Amino acid sequence: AFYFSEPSHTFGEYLLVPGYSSDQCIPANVSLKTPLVKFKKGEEPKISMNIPMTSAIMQSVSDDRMAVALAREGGVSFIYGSQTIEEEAAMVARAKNFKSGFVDSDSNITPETTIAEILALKEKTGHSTMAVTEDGTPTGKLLGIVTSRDYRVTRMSPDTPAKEFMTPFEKLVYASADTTLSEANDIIWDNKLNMLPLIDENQRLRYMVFRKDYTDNKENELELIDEKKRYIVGAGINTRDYAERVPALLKAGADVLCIDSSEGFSEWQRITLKYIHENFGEDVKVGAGNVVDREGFMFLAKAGADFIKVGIGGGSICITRETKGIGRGQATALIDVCAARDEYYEATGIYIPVCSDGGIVHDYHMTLALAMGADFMMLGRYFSRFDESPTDVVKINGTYYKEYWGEGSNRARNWQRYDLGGAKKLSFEEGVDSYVPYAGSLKDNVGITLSKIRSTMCNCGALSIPELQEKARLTLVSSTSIVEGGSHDVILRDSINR
Ligand code: MZP
Repeated sequence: AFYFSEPSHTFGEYLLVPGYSSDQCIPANVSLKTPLVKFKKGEEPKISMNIPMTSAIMQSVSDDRMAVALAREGGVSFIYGSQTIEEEAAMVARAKNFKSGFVDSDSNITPETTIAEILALKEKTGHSTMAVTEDGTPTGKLLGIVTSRDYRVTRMSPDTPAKEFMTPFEKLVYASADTTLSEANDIIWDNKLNMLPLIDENQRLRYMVFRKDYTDNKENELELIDEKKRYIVGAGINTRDYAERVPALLKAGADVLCIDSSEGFSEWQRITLKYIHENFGEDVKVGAGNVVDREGFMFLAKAGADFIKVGIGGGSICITRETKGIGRGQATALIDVCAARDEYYEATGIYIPVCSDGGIVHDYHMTLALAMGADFMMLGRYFSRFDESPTDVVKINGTYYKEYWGEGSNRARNWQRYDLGGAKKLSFEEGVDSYVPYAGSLKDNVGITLSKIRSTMCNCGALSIPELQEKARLTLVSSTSIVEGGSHDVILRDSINR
């Protein structure tokens, strides 16, 4: 047997030591732009992201709604592949064709229709903004507009300053889901509002109903119908049905694919990459993984992977290390693979982005991952906590949670992810079914995380991810200094019952 000379470490065992920060080194000047797929020296990658975040290829994380929400913030979702080809392609198509629009004419919207009914319809049609007309047709009398929270300003009237739209919030009037449209209209008029915010039990703004005449002009109507924005959307594939799945996903508009597997240093991945590039062209971008060392990286690089994912056994819902005894501390795996990526770039002039997948617990772990050489992260638990993940919010003992389960759990039964060429079934579980604390909207949370990353980068004197990778100085910390890093030797006010 071969023994690695160093123990393998994970993010929680490292800290960044600050470097000199110039007066130019302010968070507003930091760029988080990063390549998603491989490129030749001196050329631009075909796909880049504005933030180094992708959402995990998981049933409980990445559907079309997540894909749109994350793409809006500058990242990319990989829609889960553990569903039928038709279902996955439909999700990709919905994310690509995401649009605002009118309710179908057979939907029978009347002034007595409740907001809850309209929202259900909105979910079904996939429309982000819905004009509600008396007879349900675009030419019918407009009763109101129902729109998702973060959509309200730009889509309604791009020429109007956001501030003007926000004015009604100074006087909050609540409506509930069983309010009918005509009641909503009365509330709007009685309170001299331009729009009516609908707020949930946590006082979070969920939807807006706009005053009828607010949009009652041709210009806005056209704006709502002509509106077309196409986001970058990724999709997961496996090493079994790629000959059918890949063309369906490409037809649906997927921009980038990724082989979803717990362990990628295998002939199955080489065959899959070869088939896709030979049959659908080199322009079809396919990530592969997961690997945890230099050999794994070199194998997938030579097999034609467009980006390579790192991480085995570190995912929050993963029990692979416990059940099979394989894996490697995420930080050590990442450092090793990134060194191989740089070696490969030096030798061939081809830069293959590395994705650190799984095991991010605190926001600062993302900065550490980037400093250690990752070009971007893939996150499951992080995104599963937000409104936009596909799972339900559940209330347990007065606290709100969202469901989050692993692809190797009995709930997901994604046997293809663990496939080693044998029987077509999940022989044993490698993941758990769990809850995570509900955290609100993706936009708010991602905003906070990014500001922490930018701030730490400034502490390290870096204004871009490559600069961070060059300048970062990392130190392993002892278990005693980890204790020192939290609040200690004080009694937290929150912990005392007053
Ligand atoms: P995390 O962000 O929740 O820590 O980890 C998410 C990652 O865990 C996924 O991107 C995937 O690589 C991995 N994963 C997904 N399901 C399982 C499982 O059931 C798993 N074991 O390990």
